[in-house]
Amino acid sequence: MPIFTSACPRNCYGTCGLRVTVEDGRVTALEAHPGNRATPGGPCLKGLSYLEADPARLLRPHRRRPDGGFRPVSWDEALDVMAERLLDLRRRFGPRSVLYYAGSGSKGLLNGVGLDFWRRFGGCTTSYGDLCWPAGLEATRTTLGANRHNAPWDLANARLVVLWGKNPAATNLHQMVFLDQALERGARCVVIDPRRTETAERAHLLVQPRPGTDGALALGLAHLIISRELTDREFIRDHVLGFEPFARSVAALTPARTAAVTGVAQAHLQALALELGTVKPVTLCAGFGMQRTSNGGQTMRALMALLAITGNVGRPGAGWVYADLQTDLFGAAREPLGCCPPQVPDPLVRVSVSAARLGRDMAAQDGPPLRAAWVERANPLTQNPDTARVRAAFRALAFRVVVDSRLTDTAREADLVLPAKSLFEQTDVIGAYGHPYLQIRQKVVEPPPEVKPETEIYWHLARRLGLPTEGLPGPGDAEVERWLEARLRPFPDLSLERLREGPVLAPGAQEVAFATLSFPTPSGRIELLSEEAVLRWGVDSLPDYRPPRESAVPGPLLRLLTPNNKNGIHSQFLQHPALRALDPGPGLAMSLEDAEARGIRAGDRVRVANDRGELILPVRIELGLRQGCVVACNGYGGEHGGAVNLLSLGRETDMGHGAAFHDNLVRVEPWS
Ligand SMILES: Nc1nc2c(c(=O)[nH]1)N[C@H]1C(S)=C(S)[C@@H](COP(=O)(O)OP(=O)(O)OC[C@H]3O[C@@H](n4cnc5c(=O)[nH]c(N)nc54)[C@H](O)[C@@H]3O)O[C@H]1N2
Ligand SMILES: Nc1nc2c(c(=O)[nH]1)N[C@H]1C(S)=C(S)[C@@H](COP(=O)(O)OP(=O)(O)OC[C@H]3O[C@@H](n4cnc5c(=O)[nH]c(N)nc54)[C@H](O)[C@@H]3O)O[C@H]1N2
Ligand SMILES: [Mo]
Repeated sequence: MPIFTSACPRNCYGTCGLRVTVEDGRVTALEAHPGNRATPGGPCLKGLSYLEADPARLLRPHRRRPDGGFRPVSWDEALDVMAERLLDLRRRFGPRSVLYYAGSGSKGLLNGVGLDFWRRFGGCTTSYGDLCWPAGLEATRTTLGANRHNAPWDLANARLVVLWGKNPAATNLHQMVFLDQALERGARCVVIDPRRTETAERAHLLVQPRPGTDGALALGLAHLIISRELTDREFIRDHVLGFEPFARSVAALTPARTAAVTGVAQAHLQALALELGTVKPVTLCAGFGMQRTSNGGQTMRALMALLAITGNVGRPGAGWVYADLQTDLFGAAREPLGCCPPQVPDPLVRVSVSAARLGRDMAAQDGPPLRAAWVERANPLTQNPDTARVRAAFRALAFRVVVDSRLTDTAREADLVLPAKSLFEQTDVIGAYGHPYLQIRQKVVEPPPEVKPETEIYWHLARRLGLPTEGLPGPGDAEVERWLEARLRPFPDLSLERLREGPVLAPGAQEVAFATLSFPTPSGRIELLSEEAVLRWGVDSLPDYRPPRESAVPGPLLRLLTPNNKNGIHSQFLQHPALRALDPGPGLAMSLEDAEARGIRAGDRVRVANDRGELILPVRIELGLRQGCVVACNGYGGEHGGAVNLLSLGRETDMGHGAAFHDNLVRVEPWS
């Protein structure tokens, strides 16, 4: 039985190394690849669902009928329609009237071919920013100089693990293995989350701040650590920039004030400050959920300051675990063009639509306005903020193409839906953000006869449009492999052959990040004081606390948290029968107090609403949830009754052009 090395390309910390068994042209088994030390537990249930065919998978191109439904069409017809419409729009309005919008549905170097195609088309308009993590990435870059962290297995060396706004029991399963190893060796664990998550079951201390107040919590803890003289003075003297002004700036955050802002008891503040100041080494794993607020970047800078002032950086078992971009050799993490609009405008590609404000910015484009959109690996109608505006912006266009394996909410708005490949149907090379391995994702089976990988779609379309195809990988595995080999050539230790043997550590990967204690910041130190943060983002030079824009004042409004779902990756998997059988489906988690105050009982259907939209959801009472917030996982869409993003405003984070998903207030009322 042939067994192949591969990897799961979903947007997830895991990026699991896989061994794939193929029998009779079908994938019949998936197991952990022993060459990937970071993913010892093997694929999760979502990964295992790859073994079962998805009955809803699209197997051929579909074209919208005048009555709104879809009919299957041949590739010839699909290519003819695209060529005719795109040429017409380019002639009348210019190439920038086409929006190219790519999401995070699947990783791989070949994703870059999309923009190569649009450049040949004469250009396009595309997005900047990202829905996921950029406030934290920018906070990290301005503070430490680079997004790197210790190898995942090094967590076992920590004496104190702080899981801050992170729920690895749902989102980073392999991290739980290393957390358990640390706990077995006697480490302590603190979880900081307004919810009592599954992860919190491991915690010695669960701290439940008001959402969006973590910046104040961190600065208040810094105040206590400094005033109790628990700082690492030598480390600060040698490696930290801006300690004195930082210490002055946190003086106002007395325990009383911090408790009042965050809702965390003073006794917990004292206990936590004592742990952070006396236990070593400390690893702080910061999640992405808490930087999805209008103060997210400054919040993350404040969290990192706790490690800087206690000397918990650059050592085994210590440090900031946010995102490890050591495998980002090709700039793939910044696909398609980068976090930010380019400083010097690109002559062909207009980078002018913020992913966080997709609907509003699409509608606002001028010179030329947008007339068409091409969407791949993305489902903006459920995943981007402000669903109603996103939908309106798509409907206002003259022509829409969506490449996807399912008829998603976004695909349902399209004129043409092109069927997407699966992870087993084209070879690609993928990096990771939770570990330092580069991996191959191998073609192990033929795609269904009418399914073409994106690279092939672009190649055929380029031919129809009369564009040069040189440099685009053509149809056939050999062409794709040649293209990939050319990308790997600058790295002597990397080749497809080598990757087929197993996962490869990124060239120069450090097991302990910043072990030399030299930081690639302007000063070469950890920058508590960052001029770059001021110049680039207009935030304070020191991490400060500002309440989130829609700040929760006591009253009838509740803060809506929309975390990720254990049983899906965003909008993927949730419709698959294997996972549907496990997943409780959409619902609104409420604290008992908030429910009782509104006459709501478990199982009742409620109307969740604000000025952007409304959603009807069944209620689950969650005894461990902090009062004042409600929780509905993101990822569900129209077929489940509507996306949570019907309720979110298109608003950017303070740094990095992220999306402030957790900055939204809602009314919750009984609905019958
Ligand atoms: N199963 C699964 N795994 C995934 C994904 C998925 O969709 N499903 N997605 C992947 C991707 S793309 C991402 S970005 C990561 C995200 O991984 P995580 O960061 O772990 O996930 P989130 O669910 O976004 O947020 C984590 C926690 O933050 C808490 N939180 C929200 N607001 C606040 C706040 O203001 N303060 C504090 N202290 N906590 C807060 C939430 O209650 C939640 O428990 O997961 C990756 N892994
Ligand atoms: N309210 C709220 N909204 C959120 C979040 C939140 O916390 N709260 N989290 C945000 C985060 S962290 C993220 S990362 C985004 C994710 O947002 P998206 O990147 O849009 O997410 P997905 O739903 O994972 O994938 C989009 C589509 O890609 C398709 N796809 C998968 N593989 C391929 C392929 O090989 N080719 C093509 N053409 N298509 C493919 C899938 O079928 C799926 O429909 O969502 C964000 N949205
Ligand atoms: Mo994400």
